[in-house]
Amino acid sequence: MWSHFLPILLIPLVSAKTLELYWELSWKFVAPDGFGRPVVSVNNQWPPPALDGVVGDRVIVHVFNRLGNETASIHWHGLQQIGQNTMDGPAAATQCPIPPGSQFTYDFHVIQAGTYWWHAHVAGQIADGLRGPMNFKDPKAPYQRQIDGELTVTLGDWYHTQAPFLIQQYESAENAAAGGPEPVPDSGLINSGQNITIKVQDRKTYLLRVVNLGNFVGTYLEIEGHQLTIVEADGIYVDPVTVDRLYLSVAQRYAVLLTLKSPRAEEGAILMKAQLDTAMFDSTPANYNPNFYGYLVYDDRKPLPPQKPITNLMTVDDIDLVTARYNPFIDQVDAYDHVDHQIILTMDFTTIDNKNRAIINNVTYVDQKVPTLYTALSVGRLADNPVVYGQNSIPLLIKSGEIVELIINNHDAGSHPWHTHGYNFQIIARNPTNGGDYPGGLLRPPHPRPCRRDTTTVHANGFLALRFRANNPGVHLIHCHIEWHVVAGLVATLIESPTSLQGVVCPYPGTTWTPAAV
Ligand SMILES: *[C@@H]1O[C@H](CO)[C@@H](O)[C@H](O)[C@H]1NC(C)=O
Ligand SMILES: *[C@@H]1O[C@H](CO)[C@@H](O)[C@H](O)[C@H]1NC(C)=O
Ligand SMILES: *[C@@H]1O[C@H](CO)[C@@H](O)[C@H](O)[C@H]1NC(C)=O
Ligand SMILES: [Cu+2]
Repeated sequence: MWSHFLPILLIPLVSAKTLELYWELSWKFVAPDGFGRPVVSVNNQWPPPALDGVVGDRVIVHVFNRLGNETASIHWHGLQQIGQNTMDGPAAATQCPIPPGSQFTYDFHVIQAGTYWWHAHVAGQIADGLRGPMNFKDPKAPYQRQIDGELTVTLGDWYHTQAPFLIQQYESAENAAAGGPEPVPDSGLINSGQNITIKVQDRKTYLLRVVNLGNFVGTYLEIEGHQLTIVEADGIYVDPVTVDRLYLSVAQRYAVLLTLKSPRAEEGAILMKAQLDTAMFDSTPANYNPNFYGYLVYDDRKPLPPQKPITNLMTVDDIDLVTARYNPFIDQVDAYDHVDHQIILTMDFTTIDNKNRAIINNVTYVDQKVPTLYTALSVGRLADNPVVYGQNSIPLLIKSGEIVELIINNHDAGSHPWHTHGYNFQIIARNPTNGGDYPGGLLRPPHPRPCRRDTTTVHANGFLALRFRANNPGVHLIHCHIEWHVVAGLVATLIESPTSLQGVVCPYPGTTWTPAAV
């Protein structure tokens, strides 16, 4: 099934191996912040496993859905799955949701290095805990000689109520009448816990891979008394920038260099401070605590330092990051200086049938009964006609080879972290809050090597311009990564050269696996 579409590998794959994993999804009761609730576990383990490999590896994950009362699917966030679109994971776009008692095998080659994450791609399931970090090492990474080790830190907002009930409340008539506020998280988690400890050695330099695997709000991270040097954003190497703290919208990642100083003599650890971005809430409940903590521990016989919240929120704007010259896994690092195909999406929220709904150019995305990829594979030459996909899939047809510019005009009073499946993009322009719509005309990139990543924010009542080269025939969702906005329909579908997939892509993976009954 891969033969026609095997990606062109830009570097020789010295250490390619196959990681074959068996993941059974089932409910488990846990209390990561002290409050007990059911979550979706993997092999009865929660937090679920990290997926770590090396660029060039083949990954096979047999997912068996033993939830009984919910469907499932898994997306490998940030992996473009070039030539392997059926492995992308979003239910109703590239596959059917996996029914309870059934299985799906993901089988893909990894041709990107860096910091990623994997997560559920059926409504709300990230909030029920089905997510984890995913990293692929590049033996030739620019920072490789500077580091003594690697650490992964996941951040994210956390709810005490299960997603189906949060969604019911979010979509209620009362919530629509109140202007559609998103559920306010109950807490935040570091590495799926609070006050967690990570063993480190002082005066060593670590590559810290940081992921926001939350559902709604951006999160700040500070390592007390230390600066962080950003070397990678969403899997793309950047010219190093040293900052006092990080801000990650949901779904964003950074890899940073952290050189640990000796701790204060009386303490055996360094405080990791995290804070939820309460500016994204419609209103903040009284006495709300957005702060949560962890510790980097050198000496566990000595006391931990006291907890103190982040007070300064200044940090780098990702549009100012410069893509490094060494980036072997993308087509070019220089700015795309022209546009072959411009797509303008105007987004807002409204009330339809007493429900809070997102609209993109006046249409709300609806999960397709027939996954859009299957439509593309089965309608012959009509696949080039957007009408066959139904207007509620918000089909955006593009052609391989085009430089596509995506403009997002945000008419909502909140900011939104937009994510593209299938591509990473250059950030070409972004207005500040209340900066207004795209003014028209050819935009000039902010610098010769614009920041390139797969998730970035459009500010409230502002616009965002992104460019990428269409080099991945297939069906690729683009959406705001706020889980509640996905539920509200803030999603569209890029469809690249669909007729070229026909007769080439087989929608059903061949492998089957049935675990022993429990
Ligand atoms: C974390 O530590 C703080 C300060 O010691 C404490 O108040 C809080 O209850 C702890 N949280 C958990 C979940 O252990
Ligand atoms: C599905 O079952 C789990 C485990 O019994 C339960 O916690 C959860 O609330 C159920 N989901 C729904 C939508 O009822
Ligand atoms: C959306 O609908 C409104 C009113 O129904 C109309 O004025 C506007 O032009 C439409 N916008 C687009 C982008 O179709
Ligand atoms: Cu959003």
